[in-house]
Amino acid sequence: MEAAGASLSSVPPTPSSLAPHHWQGAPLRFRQVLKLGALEAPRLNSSPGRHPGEFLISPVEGVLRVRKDVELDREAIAFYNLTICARDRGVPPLSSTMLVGIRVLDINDNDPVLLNLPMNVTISENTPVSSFVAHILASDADSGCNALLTFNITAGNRERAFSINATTGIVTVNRPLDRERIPEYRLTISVKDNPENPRIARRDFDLLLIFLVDENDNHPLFTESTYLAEVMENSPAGAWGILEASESSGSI
Ligand SMILES: [Ca+2]
Ligand SMILES: [Ca+2]
Ligand SMILES: [Ca+2]
Ligand SMILES: [Ca+2]
Repeated sequence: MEAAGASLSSVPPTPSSLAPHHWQGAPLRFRQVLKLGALEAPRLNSSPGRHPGEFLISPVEGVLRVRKDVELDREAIAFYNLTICARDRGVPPLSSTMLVGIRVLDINDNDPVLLNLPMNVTISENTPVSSFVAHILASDADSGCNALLTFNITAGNRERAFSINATTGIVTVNRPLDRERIPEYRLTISVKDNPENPRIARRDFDLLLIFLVDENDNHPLFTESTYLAEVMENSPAGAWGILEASESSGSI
């Protein structure tokens, strides 16, 4: 019997070609195929009981391909170990096997997901600049750049009162706040993946509501700068008048 083997090229196989191969080509969803140069009819043995059926191999040509009715999903199975067997028709038949490792490359087919929005946060109106407000969490089922997330505040950030760290998602106070002017903020937080390739980026967005708690940070003010009162001489003790004053935080 001739020595049976397999390789990735058209070069006649040698015993050394029985070493495992790793196929890391373009995404398999494009139906790329791997030609195995077996000298005799190869057969595909999936691992018993695991992932049967994603691949098939033509028995004569040794072309390994993804089945037509299968859509590979890297997020479910990222790597396949296939055992290819080539068997002759001698008596008795002899065979050889080789391993083909197939890594499924990622495409950006999952949106990032904001995990803890919408959220309500209440802070003092006197919270200092740079203070922590909230930590926005997000996840993305893809990998690499397709799961590299960038945070942004896209609406509601009046006077740029808050900022968000694009990488960590931590929201902080960016300017001095004043409940008497702006008592609450409705920030739209967005997260998107693939910062280096906006064309294929996917995104999610949701609300962060920030309510400011009143602090006693305003002195009462008289409504007039001077008052003139006239009192009759010999007025009895206890005669009175009303002076008006107001305060921004509320009436006195
Ligand atoms: Ca993604
Ligand atoms: Ca993916
Ligand atoms: Ca104030
Ligand atoms: Ca106040």
